[in-house]
Amino acid sequence: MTYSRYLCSGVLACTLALSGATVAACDGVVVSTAWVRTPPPGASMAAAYFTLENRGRTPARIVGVESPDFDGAMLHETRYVEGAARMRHVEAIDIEPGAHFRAAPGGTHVMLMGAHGELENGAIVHLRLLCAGGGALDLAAIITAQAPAGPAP
Ligand SMILES: [Cu+2]
Repeated sequence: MTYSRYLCSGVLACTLALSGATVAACDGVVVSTAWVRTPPPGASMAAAYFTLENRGRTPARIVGVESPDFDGAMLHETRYVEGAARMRHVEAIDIEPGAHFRAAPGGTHVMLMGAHGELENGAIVHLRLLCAGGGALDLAAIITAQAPAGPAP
């Protein structure tokens, strides 16, 4: 697997991979209420939000994201600097065992760039969150104007 080889490019990473400690690091992580806010008509960019819960016994780390429905996808966070919202790339999302992580408007989100189709209400956007150590979480996010009701984080 390509990703494992990538891990083995560093001695320390290789040791971790071989020990099994980081294999399938997202085992036990459950996704709920994944959604994409309806963008303005004609927009090719959108933001996706979701809630993750780590029901496993080991820490989980999300290190990237991809989507077959867009040219590019990135983990972003919104920060308010002197009253203005600024977005920046996030290297990783860590979720301790038993903890929730909520990506929501005004905070962490997946930035989606270059939509392959029309971003209409009710359509589904496919996302894949990439886990440290290999493995991935697949999300089906619905395009909607309002956050769907879901379990409280
Ligand atoms: Cu963004």
